[in-house]
Amino acid sequence: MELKVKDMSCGGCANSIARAVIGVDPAAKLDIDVTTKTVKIHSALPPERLVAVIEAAGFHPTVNA
Ligand SMILES: [Cu+2]
Repeated sequence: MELKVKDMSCGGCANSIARAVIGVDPAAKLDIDVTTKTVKIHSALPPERLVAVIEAAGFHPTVNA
């Protein structure tokens, strides 16, 4: 899945998001681009779970169509 996270502005934000996702799925693979504010996640978890986890970390992701 691919998310847009408008309030991800630096490497610290990217690390926070990565830690949150890995915390619920240690097998998740992430590809985070701070410049385009894009977070690609390969995970067996349902997308809404991943969105909820990132929201709980303090960010506001939207799912890219
Ligand atoms: Cu930041």
